Parts: sequence; C-alpha cells; structure tokens
Amino acid sequence: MAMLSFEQKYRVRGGTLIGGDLFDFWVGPFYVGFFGVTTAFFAALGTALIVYGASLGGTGNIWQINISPPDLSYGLALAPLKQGGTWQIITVCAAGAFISWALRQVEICRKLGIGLHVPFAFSFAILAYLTLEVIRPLLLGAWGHGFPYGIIGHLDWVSNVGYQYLHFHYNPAHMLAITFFFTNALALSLHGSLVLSAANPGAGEVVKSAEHENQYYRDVMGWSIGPLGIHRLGMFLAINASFWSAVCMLISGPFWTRGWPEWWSWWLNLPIWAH
Ligand code: 07D
Ligand code: 07D
Repeated sequence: MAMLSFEQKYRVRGGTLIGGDLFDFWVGPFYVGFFGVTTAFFAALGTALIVYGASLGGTGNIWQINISPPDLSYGLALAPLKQGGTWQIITVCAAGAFISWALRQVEICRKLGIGLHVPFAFSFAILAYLTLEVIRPLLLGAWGHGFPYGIIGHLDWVSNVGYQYLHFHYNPAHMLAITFFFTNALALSLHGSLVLSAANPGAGEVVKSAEHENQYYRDVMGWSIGPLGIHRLGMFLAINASFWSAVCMLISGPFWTRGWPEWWSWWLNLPIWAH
C-alpha cells in the first residue's frame, strides 16, 4: 500500500481525551486535536518570550543569548519580567507544550488502537526536564536553581552544578544513567546495522528477512533476542537512561549536599573492615 492510500482509512473520529469532536480534524498530514492547539499556543507564547528575553540581553549572537532564572533571593516567588519572570513564564510554556505533546500522542494512539508506549517513553524525557526546572528548584527552595535558556549558558550551568559536588562522575545514579545511555547507543547500532544489512544485501541479491537477522546472532553468539525483544530492550534502556538522569539530579542538593566522592565513604565504613 502506498503511504498516502492508507492514511484515510485510519483517520477515524473519537479517542479524544477532552473536547469531544471540537478539534478532531487534520490539517494536511497533521492531527490537530485539543492538545495540538494547546501545544501550538504554549510553543508560540514561549518562543515569543524567548525572543523578548533575548532582545533584553544585549547580544544577537545565537550561541550567547541567555535567559536566566531569577536570583536565588527571590526564592519560590514570582519575579519581575526582566529579573527572571520571563524565564518563569517560558518554563510554564515549555512544560505546557511538552505535556500537551504527550497527551496529543495519547489521543493519536487511542484513535489507532495501539499501545501507549510512545507517550509513556516521552514522559520520561519530560520527567527529566521537570526535575531540573521544577521539582529540584522546589525542593531547594528557589527557582534560581533551574538551568538558564541559552545554548552556551545551559552548558555553563551543567559544568558549574557538576563542580558544586566536586566530582560529578562519583554520583552513583549519574553512573547508572551514563551506562544506560551508552548501552542504548550500542543496542541501536547493533539493531540498525543488522536491519540495514538484511535490507541491502548487495547488487543482485534478494532482500533478506527476519529469519536471516535471527540466524546472524545465533551464529555469532548462540542466541537472538528476536524482533520484538530488541524493541523491548531499546525501550527499557532509553527509559532507564532518562529515569536515572532525573534521579541523579533529584538527589544532588535535596538529599546530598557534599562532594559526591565523599558519598562512597559508606564503603570504607562497612563493618567488614571498619573498627
Ligand atoms: C537530536 C532531537 C532534536 C532536538 C534538538 C534540540 C532547541 C533549543 C533554544 C536557542 C538530542 C533543539 C534545540 C529547540 C533552542 C534556544 C533558547 C535530541 C535530538 C536538535 N538541552 N545539552 C544541546 C536542550 C539540558 C547538554 C543541543 C533542550 C540540560 C550538553 C541543544 C533541553 C542538560 C550538551 C540542546 C536541554 C543539558 C547539550 C543538542 C531541555 C542535561 C551539548 C541537543 C528542554 C540534559 C549539546 C551547545 C540534542 C550542545 C547540547 C537542547 C537540557 C546538557 C541546543 C531543548 C540542562 C552537555 N542541548 N541540556 O541533540 O551542542 O539532543 O550544546 O531540557 O554538548 Mg542541552
Ligand atoms: C532534560 C531534555 C528533555 C527534553 C524535552 C524535549 C524541544 C522541542 C523541537 C527539534 C535528559 C525538548 C524538546 C525543545 C525541539 C524540534 C522541532 C533530557 C532532558 C522534554 N555526564 N551531568 C547528565 C554525562 C559530567 C552534570 C545526563 C556523560 C561532568 C549535571 C547524562 C559525561 C559534570 C547534569 C549525563 C558527563 C556533569 C548532568 C544528561 C562524561 C560537569 C544534569 C542526559 C562522559 C562538570 C544532567 C536530568 C539527560 C541530568 C546530566 C552524561 C560528565 C554534571 C546521564 C556521558 C563530570 C549537573 N549527564 N556531567 O538527563 O542528569 O537527559 O539531568 O563525561 O543535570 Mg553529566
């Protein structure tokens, strides 16, 4: 079936979470829906505020543009627009846009009668973002602990916050997150290259199928995870990467305030060798 011929078949009414039939239509290839409208609203307002905030910053250099959260002295209060208030509204817009996007994915899944795996997975990226910009600042008592909106500025924030804990690589949840990110890249490289090898067997050869893919790994290592299994593994790795990232920042500050190398002194204090 050509791509565009099945599209009409799946454009069914219903499955919306809110608003009934109100926004239940498509514009070109895009499904609109109530949450498409809210995404567009938050994204447009957020972008306009980024442009406004950027215009106050005294630089037109895209890499240097920076919109910072309010000073720590504002605590959890609202700040004037030019003293971090812009950052606060941009954060509300970003959260609104990301959550709306996830809910729009839910509506599309419901229309198609498929599982909610995509919005479930995306919600872990949203969780990581909300941990940095909302949950951790709330626990620390000031919006000033959030990261600034700027390409170079947010890198400076990561570095500064990392060194506040002396050596961030000693954060055990950061270790887990990094291990999941690396394993995720390994799994996708193995999967992507395997599928391409079957689909591109060389000039004159017949395109191969899943049986060949399974046989490749059975020959290499005696076992194949299988076509469904590799996607389960991928989702598991990706979700854990974001989840442990969120954990590593949630504990940095609210639950551990000293250098991360020091955390490991529990090991030296184990009863096996501690007096
Ligand atoms: C490839 C999917 C496409 C998405 C892209 C991002 C914008 C922002 C906004 C000018 C993989 C589009 C970018 C819409 C423009 C303004 C104001 C996803 C893909 C191409 N970062 N980060 C980048 C964001 C954080 C860190 C690049 C966003 C945390 C490091 C890009 C967020 C920490 C490095 C970017 C966010 C952190 C980067 C490439 C939100 C820990 C780099 C991103 C909303 C997570 C790299 C100059 C990419 C770089 C980089 C965007 C949060 C660390 C500008 C939107 C605070 C160490 N980040 N980032 O490909 O080159 O993602 O920076 O949370 O080295 Mg970042
Ligand atoms: C937050 C992005 C969410 C994005 C969303 C969507 C749009 C739309 C539109 C394209 C979480 C945005 C979408 C805007 C775009 C279009 C059309 C993702 C988010 C919702 N670290 N470290 C991590 C490594 C060091 C430090 C995470 C490695 C140093 C701090 C990951 C190294 C120090 C923080 C990670 C390393 C340090 C982190 C990031 C190596 C600095 C965090 C991934 C090899 C001196 C951050 C929750 C992530 C974190 C984080 C990896 C080194 C500090 C595990 C590999 C030693 C302060 N580091 N790090 O979280 O955990 O993605 O955030 O050296 O805050 Mg680290």
